Amino acid sequence: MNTNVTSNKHVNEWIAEMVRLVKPSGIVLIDGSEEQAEALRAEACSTGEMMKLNEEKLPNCYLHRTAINDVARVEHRTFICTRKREDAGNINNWMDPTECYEKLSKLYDGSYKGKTMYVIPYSMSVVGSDFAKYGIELTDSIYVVLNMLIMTRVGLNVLEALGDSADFIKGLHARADIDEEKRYICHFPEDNTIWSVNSGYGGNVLLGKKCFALRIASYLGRKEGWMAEHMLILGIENPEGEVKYISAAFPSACGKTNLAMLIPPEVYKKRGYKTWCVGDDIAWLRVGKDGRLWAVNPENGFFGVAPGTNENSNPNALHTAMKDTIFTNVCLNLDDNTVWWEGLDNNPPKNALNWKGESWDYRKYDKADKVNTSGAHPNSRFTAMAANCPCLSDKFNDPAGVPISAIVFGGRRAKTAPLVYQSFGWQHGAFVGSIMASETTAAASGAVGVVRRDPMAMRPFVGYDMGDYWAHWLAMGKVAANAPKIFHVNWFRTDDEGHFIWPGFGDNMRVLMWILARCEGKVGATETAIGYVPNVEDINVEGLDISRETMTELLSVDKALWLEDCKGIREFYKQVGERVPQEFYAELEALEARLAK
Ligand code: OXD
Ligand code: MN
Repeated sequence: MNTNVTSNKHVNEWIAEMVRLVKPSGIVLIDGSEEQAEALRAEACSTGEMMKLNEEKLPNCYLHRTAINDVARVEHRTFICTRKREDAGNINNWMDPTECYEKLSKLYDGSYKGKTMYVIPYSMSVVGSDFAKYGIELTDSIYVVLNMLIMTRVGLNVLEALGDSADFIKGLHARADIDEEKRYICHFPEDNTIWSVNSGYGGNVLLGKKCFALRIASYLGRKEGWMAEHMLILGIENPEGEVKYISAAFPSACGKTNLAMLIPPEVYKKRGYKTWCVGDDIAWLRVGKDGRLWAVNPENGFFGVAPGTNENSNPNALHTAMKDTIFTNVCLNLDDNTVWWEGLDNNPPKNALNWKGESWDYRKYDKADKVNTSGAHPNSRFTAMAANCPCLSDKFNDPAGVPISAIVFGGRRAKTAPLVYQSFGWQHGAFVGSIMASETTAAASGAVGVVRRDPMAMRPFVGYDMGDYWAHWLAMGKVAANAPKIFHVNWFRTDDEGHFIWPGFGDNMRVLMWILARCEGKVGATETAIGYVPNVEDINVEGLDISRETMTELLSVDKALWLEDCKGIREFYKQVGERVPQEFYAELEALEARLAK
């Protein structure tokens, strides 16, 4: 078999080595052409790997179902394989690289027998730009190829840009037996390598995304002086046509895609404000010559959660996904060959197959057992092209990226965090990111959920020690002379009955407007123990049915609750271990002292 598929000897040698391991029956280089993609779609449909949907209603859209034991990322089977255990840190799972290669080689051995190896050359960020990093993913799955064609920039121009260089991320994916006991998502940051085996679910197998653009990239960013973050990037244009950019980190399932594509509320729309989406999940940030942080979204598409997406919550995402999209694990409407998911509308299909491909009765839906009774899996997805997004920023393909005015951290807290507050500066802001947390929702029973610390929303995505990652944040603040201001928001404050107080969705722009006004020094604030909190009258609530008392409640800081939270923070820092920066302990002590006053 000819394994020389490129003119780059490093690429060819690596492919030859992987071919000896997985033993495919043939090799196909993915060239990024529409003809090749179309042929692969046809092949995937002929084998049942994908299904073509209604061409009139959903042009060029397809449905795929994963194995039922393979529907989400698997953090407990995700490993960072550095030579020294302490370099992976206490928060990551660690495996010795030699041991891991050996163990996984047995699982890969012969796993492509009778199958084709697809070689996908891809770029994260615009090919040839300063931000760009290149990868090659080897896979036995056409579904992976077609998803990568949407999510990244794939094609022969990537190989041209790579030239003779050995500087590319080597990704090997094999579905093998989709055996969850033998599923491994392993990262070798010291070798620029990612190995993923026994899964076919996007987050585990689209190696450009979480594996490369966050775990490997965060490691590279520390080495090279830039940042890879789990952040959306949003532009807000004022009536004069000036656009300011915000990047924001939220834990998974806190509405990141919705915020990234938000539609301004009427009060801003009528004055001529507009919003533009640059990215919904990942931001790479570099210090520009002007001392500001400049950000790009390294991806080229959206891998969004389908359930809950509708004309009200996120019309832009819905419209983006109406063509050229791959749906995974959603419900199939047999009457018209379209798709449906919980929260799309109140009209579930009567003649349908659920995400498992079984005949589905919507009347048996039970909120307490969604996985077994819903039409779409709760983590079902759409893979859609950024180019199809109605509010895509015209800077999306700008190789320089966009300058960031504000960084926003957010969590899901019932009582502790106010609607918004501003940190005292970069160091305190980084500390605020390090103490981010979300509560598991138990709103129905009114019970306050369990707190999961998710620093910078990066808990599952930092490719090295968390303490070192925090130190890198502090170091970046020193290099960036005009660093963004750092804020924290909480859309999820509840009343005593457990109902959300803040309307959320598009109305979150009202909070972002306060944030931008702070960045421009145009509005005052009240200094509290935790940071600067808005004066009630400075959040524009025109057109909302929300009282001054409610706003006061939303912006209040309960010192007793915060002091309690500090204990949890200290516990978490202990768990992170020795490399927690002293500056963060100093910030924690200062916070406790202010709260105790
Ligand atoms: C995602 C996640 O899929 O954060 O983006 O889990
Ligand atoms: Mn994410």
